[in-house]
Amino acid sequence: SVTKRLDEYRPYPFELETVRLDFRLDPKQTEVRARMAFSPKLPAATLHLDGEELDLVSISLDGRRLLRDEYKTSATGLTIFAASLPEQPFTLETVVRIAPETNTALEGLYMSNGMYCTQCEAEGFRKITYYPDRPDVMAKFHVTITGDAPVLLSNGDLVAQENGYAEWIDPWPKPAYLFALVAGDLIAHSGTFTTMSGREVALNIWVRKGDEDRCEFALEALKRSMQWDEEVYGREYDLDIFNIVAVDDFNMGAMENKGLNIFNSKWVLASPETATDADYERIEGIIAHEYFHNWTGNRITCRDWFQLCLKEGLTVYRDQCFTRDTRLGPVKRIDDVIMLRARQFREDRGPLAHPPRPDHYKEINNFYTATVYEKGAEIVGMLRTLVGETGYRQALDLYFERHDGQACTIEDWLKVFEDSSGRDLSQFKRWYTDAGTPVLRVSEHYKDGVFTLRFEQETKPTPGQPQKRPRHIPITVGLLCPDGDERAPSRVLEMTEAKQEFTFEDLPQRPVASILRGFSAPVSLERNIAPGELAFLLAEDTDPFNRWEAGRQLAQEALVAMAQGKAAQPDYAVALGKLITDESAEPAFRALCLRLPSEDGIAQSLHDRGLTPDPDAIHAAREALATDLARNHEAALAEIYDAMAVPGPYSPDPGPAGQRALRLAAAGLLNRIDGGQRAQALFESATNMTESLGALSLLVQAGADEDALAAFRERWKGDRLVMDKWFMTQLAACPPEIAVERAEELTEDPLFTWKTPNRFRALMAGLSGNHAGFHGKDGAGYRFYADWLIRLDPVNPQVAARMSTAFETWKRYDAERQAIVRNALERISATQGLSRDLSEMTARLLA
Ligand code: B3K
Ligand code: ZN
Repeated sequence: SVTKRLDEYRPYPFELETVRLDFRLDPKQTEVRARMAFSPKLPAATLHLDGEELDLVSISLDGRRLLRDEYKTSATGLTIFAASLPEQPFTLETVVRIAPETNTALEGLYMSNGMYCTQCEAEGFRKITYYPDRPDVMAKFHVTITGDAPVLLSNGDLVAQENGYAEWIDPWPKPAYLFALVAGDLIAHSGTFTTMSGREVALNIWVRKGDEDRCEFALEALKRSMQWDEEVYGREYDLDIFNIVAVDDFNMGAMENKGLNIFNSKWVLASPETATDADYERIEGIIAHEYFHNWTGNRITCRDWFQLCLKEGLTVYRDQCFTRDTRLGPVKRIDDVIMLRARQFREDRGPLAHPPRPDHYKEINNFYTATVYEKGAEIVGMLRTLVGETGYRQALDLYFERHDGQACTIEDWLKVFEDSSGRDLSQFKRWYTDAGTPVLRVSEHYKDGVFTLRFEQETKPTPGQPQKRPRHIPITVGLLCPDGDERAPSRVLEMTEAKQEFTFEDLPQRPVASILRGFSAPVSLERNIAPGELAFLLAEDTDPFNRWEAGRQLAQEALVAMAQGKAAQPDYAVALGKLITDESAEPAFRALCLRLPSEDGIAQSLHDRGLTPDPDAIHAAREALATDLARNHEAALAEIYDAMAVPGPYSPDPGPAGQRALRLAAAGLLNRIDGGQRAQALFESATNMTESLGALSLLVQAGADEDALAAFRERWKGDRLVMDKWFMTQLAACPPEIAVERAEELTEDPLFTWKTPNRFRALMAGLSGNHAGFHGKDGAGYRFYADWLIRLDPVNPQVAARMSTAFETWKRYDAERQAIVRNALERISATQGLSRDLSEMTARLLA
């Protein structure tokens, strides 16, 4: 299959002003009539429309049926020869048939529980009708739907409706990927929002009967998002109605279709009994994210899919800031960095590394990655650090003013920052075009009142990019006196050279430097620092991120030593003891400090030091450190456990959620020495899903889970969202030696409906999240996982390809493991009829 390249971009040779779509819904044979008004922009151009798996019934131009020799169809589209096209504007009308019922790939028009729905991003619209399916073709859509369903939805405003018929007009030009249609027996949980200019917007969350009591939180989150975008970015919603639909079968989290967001039910529905604190926070974040796309994505979209991070990086950045503002800012920043390191740094170090703006791909769906999303967001954050608060707002105002209604590029985006701030961002642009995480080495020198920081940056080669150029890195630094006082306000150092030093003068004493505050750049900081200094930063740093970071580093050092069979320094345990009893620190913050680095992260750390990680040794080290901490701090932890109980009715607010997090973190450590007694009691008394699932996970970890798992299953077998948690938790948390066998057993469970993406992901991500289990020496984990990818691929290639990223770290491990993985990947790649999605992934993984 063909590689698409950024430098091969050509504008579409026709203008498409309006499109009229008439749907006659039928599970086996839906008819789609499309009328498109084209104006030629170039003389004598052929007209190409994308189309896949369509059954063409008729095609006519300005009312005249086209003859068989005036056009041709292929597996990828329809071409009308230039000779058959007038030089003037013309209308093309096609009728096609499609079969939503057999669409298991969940791209285009498909069915979920008897309901029709669509997913068009990135290139799914071409499975609905012949069309220029590219984001730079923006048209006004007018849609009619005829179908046997009480609720018929599409984008824009509802202009007519009767039994089995609805008509929608979207006044805003949009690319086809933002088209959506939903039809089914749904009920709405409704509300209204009055915009800053006083318009009233009708808000609806559409769900299946039985789910209507789980929508209130999402509705309120939507209102908060609308308000925030007005206050912080001056952006008002632009239609009279905003619909959200919850769908059970969905390939990803949610989709920002204009005025009709479609969500995976998992990220809409919430009740205290069924959703955890983390779910609530995530739901709010995703509702905000999709809503924010209305301006960053929909009103201003991408010129081509190489520019994906233009909308995704910015929108992730916006949703992260929203959550920082509505919840606990520093805690959210730490959470985001944990995620970034776990997913994006991991991606950047392996065979799948790619720039935030890739310059070639085979299947664009494979590039909805942590690099495009999360690193894309970090880049926006760095821009803000460089131009400052006001500068950022000015740049964004200019972006909206200059580009509203356009399909843009990263160059357009950087240009608004250059024009509004007067800065040259040409070197900064490398963050978008170059892959890999820079390693930033720093050394400190103090002499005669002058403190010097010497930095060196280096980025390792990544696939296709052997040579790396120095990046423009904003490094936020603060200096602390030995008594903990700030010497001076934080300063942003701008590093642009491969090696560069910065000095601080008039310092009577050697200060303790707090470097990369707030994680001001997505780099890997290497600093030779004494454990005592880290302990000091953990206790005294005024920057909460670096405070946490100091603790994490101590833990990481201890674990890396222990995983090599060396004794750990006692510093971490001692320093942590001070922190956990520090009641001036937020419970949520303390909970984060008690969370040990992940086994995957330790494996990465060992690999970074040129060592081969041994998954069993890593697991044992982490268990041993947890047990140590529990023994060392038993009394304090027990006190926390009791003190952090949250009385009264459940609230997902950050305060009580933080208390529960700290309580569970304490229970998690104590679980190693109390015989699972707290976990058992908590499991029996839990009144919300956070505690119930938290306790279940601890029982699983302790191997005392048989009754609890059965009871949980019995209680929740009718609830698809909770059952996903049941599948996932018991694999992620169980002792590694039983993980694969348990995964095999679970695939036999009648509730393992593997064609449903959520269920498939729950089981497979549960297993791959069990580091030592998945990477077991005998290779059973690898083989099991590969078998299931092969099985899923013909049914749902997008999900299969996405899940293949579990293999992206395979080259870290020893030769025996590598041989088994290579074999598994080769077996996948040799499979007859393998999808473009999964073949591209296996080829990159094997390269
Ligand atoms: N834009 C969608 C993701 C589409 C994924 C296509 N494979 C959701 C989001 O980022 O908001
Ligand atoms: Zn997005």
